[in-house]
Amino acid sequence: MTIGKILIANRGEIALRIHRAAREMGIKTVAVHSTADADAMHVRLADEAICIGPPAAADSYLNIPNIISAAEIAQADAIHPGYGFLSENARFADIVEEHNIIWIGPDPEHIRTMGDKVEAKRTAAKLGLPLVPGSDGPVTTTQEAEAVADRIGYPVLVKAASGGGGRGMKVIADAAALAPLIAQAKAEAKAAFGDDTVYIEKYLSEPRHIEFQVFGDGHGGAVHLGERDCSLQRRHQKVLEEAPSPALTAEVRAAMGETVRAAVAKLKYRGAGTMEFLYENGQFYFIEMNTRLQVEHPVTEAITGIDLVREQIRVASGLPMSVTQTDVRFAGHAIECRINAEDAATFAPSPGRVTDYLAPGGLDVRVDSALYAGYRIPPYYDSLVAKLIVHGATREDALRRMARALEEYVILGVKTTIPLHQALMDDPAFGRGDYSIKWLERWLAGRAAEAI
Ligand code: MV4
Repeated sequence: MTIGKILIANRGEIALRIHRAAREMGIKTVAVHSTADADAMHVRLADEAICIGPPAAADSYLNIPNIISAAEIAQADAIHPGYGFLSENARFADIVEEHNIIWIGPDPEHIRTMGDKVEAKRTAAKLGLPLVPGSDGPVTTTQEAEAVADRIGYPVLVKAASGGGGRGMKVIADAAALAPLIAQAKAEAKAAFGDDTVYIEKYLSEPRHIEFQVFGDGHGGAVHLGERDCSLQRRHQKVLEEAPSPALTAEVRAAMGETVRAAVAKLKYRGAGTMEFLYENGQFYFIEMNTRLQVEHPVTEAITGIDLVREQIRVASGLPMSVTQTDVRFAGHAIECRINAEDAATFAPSPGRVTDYLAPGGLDVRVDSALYAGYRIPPYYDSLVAKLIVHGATREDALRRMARALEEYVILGVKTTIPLHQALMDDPAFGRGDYSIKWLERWLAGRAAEAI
């Protein structure tokens, strides 16, 4: 099945990213956009553009009938969902395939399995991945929850099966707090996800968030492309990612990489995926698998030289991956700063007109952004407006290069988080790579206190 035309069911920098890979492969692109995005860069660059609805994402970028209609009108051979929006919607993937359109993503059944966090853990266990100690499946009664908590020890964490990304989690400190918090977690999960299934895990207090990039051909061929350290987060939103993790040695990476590679091969997984782990005291604990291309994929591209979107398109077309594990070489260090149109101190969104724009350049500097001078950032969507990715021979080189590139970056007319990243580059603890998932929020609180 050769793909001649791809409909890109997304917006912003990721729509551009997909367009660029398609273009380089000689594939035509179709942009879809809301009325708020008529002047967006992804619309300007694509070969064709189709309006799919009003500004609210529910009526446009999440509007399945309109997107399928656009694909049929444009006679697109394939749909790439990007990240967010419909990218992990198994029903959408099914519908795409039912319309004889190639879904550039994993088997919808794999999306479905990994979308249910209890199923995902059960699958991970079968595949031989290490899990956080916890309940074997959902917990339904208080007695059951008590027995699990007694076995693994307090504090424990109750999580919603339909949650993920930190939604619907509660820490339970001791036995007295257990019954009411389980009840509360179930009620909140029911309200948020229409599913009151919850499960319990041992609460890890200061882990790092380390995720492995994986890629499969759908027939049992699979590679791992190393890890990304994504511990720097604020309210479950990643702020900066780097590869390799400052916490791992080459030996640990190779051993864990082989474990995840073998798991992905056994699954017969197709396309790009991410195995998320918590890492504490030298141990990995699987928590979730993401069945999509991720925002932070460029750091992996920087250290491996592999174009992940190109590989996605290849395997969706039925072609083999262009690399096997022995071809994969890890070189140097990469860092990505997520630049949001937000006040760097308060994180209040700052949409509006970009009056002046100049992106940094030079050796090993990559900017993934759909911004341009005169562009009006709409208030309806995620505030991520640019990703600045640098590569260097060592972590120190990459940090210095990032500081230099941030200094060059001009985005006027709206507030951005560039000053936050500049402050991070100057921080000694960050410089040492000495951080956990708790570090950034503490650091921000410390800065806020100092500013008073
Ligand atoms: C945890 C945890 C501690 N212990 N699980 C948050 C998002 C979701 N993917 C899983 N999350 C966590 N699960 C156990 N057993 C702490 C977190 C967590 C977290 C994880 C990764 C990155 C940032 C985080 C911030 C707060 C909590």
